[in-house]
Amino acid sequence: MRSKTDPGATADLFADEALQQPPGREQIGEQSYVLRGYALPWVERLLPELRRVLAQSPFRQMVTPGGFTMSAALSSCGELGWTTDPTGYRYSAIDPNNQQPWPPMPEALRQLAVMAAADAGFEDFEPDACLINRYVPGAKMSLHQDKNERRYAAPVVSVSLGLPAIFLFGGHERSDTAQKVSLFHGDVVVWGGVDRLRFHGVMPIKPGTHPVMGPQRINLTFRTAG
Ligand SMILES: O=C(O)CCC(=O)C(=O)O
Repeated sequence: MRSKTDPGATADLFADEALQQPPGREQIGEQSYVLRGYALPWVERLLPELRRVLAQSPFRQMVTPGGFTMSAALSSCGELGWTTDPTGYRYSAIDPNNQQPWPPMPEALRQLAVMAAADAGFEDFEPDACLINRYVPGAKMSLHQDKNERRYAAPVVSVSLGLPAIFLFGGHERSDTAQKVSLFHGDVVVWGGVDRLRFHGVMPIKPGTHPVMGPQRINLTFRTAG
């Protein structure tokens, strides 16, 4: 994460940012929204908190039960963290790398998620898990459903920082055609209710250097898991 403007942003990034949408709420499903630029006023508060979390539980490359190493590197904060290894996917109160509890969820992160959820129609969101995904150029996330949470009543709140991404928002079947939604630094996606179990994923991140975050995209996903 960089603290000041890097003039080395690529032409590709400028081309993508020209597509950036003005602030506002865009509906992408019956109970799903992109809140454009919603996190921008929070970024200065979020980044030092994120650095503290990552100093305690650094990013690591996890392996799926199928034996594939995920291209996105992961960490977590909150009471529960999502993990995968050859034995399965699960939430755990313990970071398997250091056998310690995950770092607590910083208040600024929690507040942002709760406010975004409320603005998308989900009052009283109580996230207990924040998954932190780091994508370098070329990294992606395959289409999947978020099904490891104990209940599905709460929404998923997903905050994008850094390089742009194309978010795939599919249906309830893996084979359903997915919408392609461009996401930029500061955008927040919220999906829940009838849309809670929709397949979603991220296309490979294009090369670039973000002026604030450097050559990476960081995504924070908040859930009620326990
Ligand atoms: O990076 C993103 O925008 C989505 C992350 C995601 O799909 C997940 O954590 O389940």
